[in-house]
Amino acid sequence: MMTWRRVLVQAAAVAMLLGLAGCISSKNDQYAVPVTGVVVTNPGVNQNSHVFGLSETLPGGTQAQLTATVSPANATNPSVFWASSNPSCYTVDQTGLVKWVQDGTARITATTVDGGFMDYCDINATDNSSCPFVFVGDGNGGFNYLTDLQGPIIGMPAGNIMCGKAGLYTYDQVVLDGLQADPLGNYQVKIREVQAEITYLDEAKLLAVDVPDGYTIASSSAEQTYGNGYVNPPVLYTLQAPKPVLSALDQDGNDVTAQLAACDGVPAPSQGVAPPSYTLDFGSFDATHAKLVICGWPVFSPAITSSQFVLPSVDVQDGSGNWVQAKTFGLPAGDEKTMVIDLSNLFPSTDRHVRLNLGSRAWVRWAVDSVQLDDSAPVTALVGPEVPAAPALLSHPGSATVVPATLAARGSVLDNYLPVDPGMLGQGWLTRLGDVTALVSARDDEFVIMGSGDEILLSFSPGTQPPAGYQRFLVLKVMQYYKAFYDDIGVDPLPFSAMTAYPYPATEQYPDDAAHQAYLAAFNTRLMQ
Ligand SMILES: [Ca+2]
Repeated sequence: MMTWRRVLVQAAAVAMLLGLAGCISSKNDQYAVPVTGVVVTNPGVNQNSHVFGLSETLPGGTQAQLTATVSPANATNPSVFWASSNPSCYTVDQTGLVKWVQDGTARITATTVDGGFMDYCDINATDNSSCPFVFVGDGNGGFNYLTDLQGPIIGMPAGNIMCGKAGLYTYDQVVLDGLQADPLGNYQVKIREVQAEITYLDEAKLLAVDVPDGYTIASSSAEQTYGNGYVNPPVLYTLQAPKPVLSALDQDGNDVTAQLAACDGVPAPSQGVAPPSYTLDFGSFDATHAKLVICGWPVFSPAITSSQFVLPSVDVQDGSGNWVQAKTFGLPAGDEKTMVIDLSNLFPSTDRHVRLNLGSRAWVRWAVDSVQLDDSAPVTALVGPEVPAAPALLSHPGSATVVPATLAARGSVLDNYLPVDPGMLGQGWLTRLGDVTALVSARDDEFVIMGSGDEILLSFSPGTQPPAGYQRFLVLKVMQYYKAFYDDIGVDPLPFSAMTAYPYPATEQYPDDAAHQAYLAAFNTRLMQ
């Protein structure tokens, strides 16, 4: 799904009973009731966990109130001294109030004045892209990072724009650019969960989509409208040689043609206080089937202070030269995506200029890498039967290096394997490792439940070739939920397709028929705690 800011605070599970050398020293015997320890917590969430998803407890995501509990409760001098290891990123005052300055990491310590006992929280805020990551096989045993998967986010704090949209849940279609068959004709795709979240992967299939030579395809599910309160059914668009922009000016009249000409990871500048707009000239084109093809990605950061919620939109000119809104749409979802904005018959005059307004939302800004115009009429694509994975194998090889996106450069994920940060793990029963083919063959509320560091390797054998005169594109169809760690890090309650919200009301429950009970007992036997 979309990029979500990660704000994790990891507190020591057990107070570190270390006396500090240096500036703090004392003698326990100078107090009638000496201090014996201290524990730092973030009141309000996950008292029993070492993981704290803080964003909902931070007004605007920029501060958190930590508490130091000194023992015994009747200690004569319960005073503590608070300190931040990196005040350029997070400051802390002597009440334990932590304030964000900029993204980064810091250890916040509380040290007792009497005895020098210390406990801490580690804060690690980065703009990691969320959702599992998709890697495509290169045909020679290697894999290349493609993008991230979309799907409904669950477990969001109440009041969040993404919360409570269960009825909109749908599946994702990812065009697998770069996927190559191995020498045996098999295609391999990896889905890696390396975030602080839990993935519930219900279905993963391959679609072979054959279109006439000269055409390509793009998926509408790159456009994320979930938070806007609607989700359009997934559509695959056919495109035929989209036109690059001939001239592009930003809101200040700066020429951004070069930056918007190609989807090359170099976006138009988007760092100003106000969200940008770009006025685009594609020359003449037929408006009957006009579509904007936009390549871009969002960035989530408290540094983006726009608070007004304005949807991205496209304006066109009426017969009097006035700009009128033709359409609103969503943000590109997650990592870089190619979005198609259908402008068919939305031009009220012969003028063909287009103005792209990026809209605004607190914490979110998106970067536009390229904008093209496609005016081709849709052609019939030959969509083959859905190919199930055979096999699908679940493993736990570890985490990966995630390079967060910025407004100036696309992010990326390396296909490396690193130790899993314990702070990224949740709690509950995950799916056991090994063959999980049966679980991803259908949307049936029987999931592969993946935690951080897990990977699923999908092998597909379409078994056919495109007919003469056609070119084949491969599309991954996925239905999954993912739970980002805000105020809930548990596997349970399990989501299910018929739920009306998450968490769901007491009148609803995960299916408890024999088949689902058997699934739970047979597959979800790997305890994470
Ligand atoms: Ca399933």
